[in-house]
Amino acid sequence: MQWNSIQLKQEKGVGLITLNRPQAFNALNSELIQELNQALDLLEQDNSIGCMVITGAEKAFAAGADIKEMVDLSFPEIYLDDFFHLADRVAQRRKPLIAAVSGYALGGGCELALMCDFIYCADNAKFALPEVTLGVLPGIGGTQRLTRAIGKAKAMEMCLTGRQMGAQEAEQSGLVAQVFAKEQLLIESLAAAEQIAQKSLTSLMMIKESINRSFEVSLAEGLRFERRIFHAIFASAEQKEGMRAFIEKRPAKFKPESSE
Ligand code: DAK
Repeated sequence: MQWNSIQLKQEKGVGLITLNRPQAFNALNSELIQELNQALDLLEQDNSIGCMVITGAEKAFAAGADIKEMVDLSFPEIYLDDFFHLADRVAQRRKPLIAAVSGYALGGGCELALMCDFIYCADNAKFALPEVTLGVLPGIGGTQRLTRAIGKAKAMEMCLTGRQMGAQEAEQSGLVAQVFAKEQLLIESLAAAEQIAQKSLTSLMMIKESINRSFEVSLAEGLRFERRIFHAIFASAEQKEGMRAFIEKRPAKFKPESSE
């Protein structure tokens, strides 16, 4: 497959997608979003892949939606086409997805990172939702996901002022899981992804589904859901393998059941 605005690599059970529009700080245009979803489709269908990483360049993860592509759109065009529904599909992915953010993650770039399961960032990372300075508002989940990630006070402040948040504050606020020196970011992100990819895909996907469920339902419903899928995982060969491996004092060997 030929890619124009991204690069795709698969190694050691990990799919690495690199956003690749250096001329525009990886601004998300329709081609990039389409290619990103095509690549994620391929990785999700590939049983050898257990974890995916989305990264950008050292200076910019992504500087937001492509303003030059959007500026003259009319309401019917943006409403009928709704091409950003494709961006939202990133959040519906079932396999674990890590955002490795270096440099700017602005507007739609920050929202893309927020759609991933967790964010690792470099010490030069800058997060912002600056849509207010363009006379619009975040529209790919920013007001919702940022608020859930860092709470109302900081989310309101960031969205209303458009200010940038640096890496240390992002870690203290719970926006990112860990901060690394920029030379280490990809190494550490791939190491975590490889570690995840060696686990049982069934349990990974169930954990992801269960944590995400906690944002949608009451605690009692979330606990009920977790308990039911905990029961269900006893139907998997991976549960038997994981527990037998512990008893036999050997590393577990997981393999997707569909590929057996
Ligand atoms: N779009 C298009 N081009 C961009 C861009 C962007 N978001 N960001 C940077 N570029 C381009 C610049 O225009 C420039 O191109 P040339 O002039 O060389 O042709 C090149 O990248 C380098 O940028 P600068 O010359 O500005 O470089 P600086 O180092 O001075 O500044 C910067 C870097 C990243 C701080 C600055 O470029 C910047 O502030 N960029 C804009 C950031 C921004 O406002 N992002 C939010 C975009 S709005 C929707 C829902 C949501 C959205 C859209 C639709 N629907 C539901 C339909 C989302 C909206 C957004 O994300």
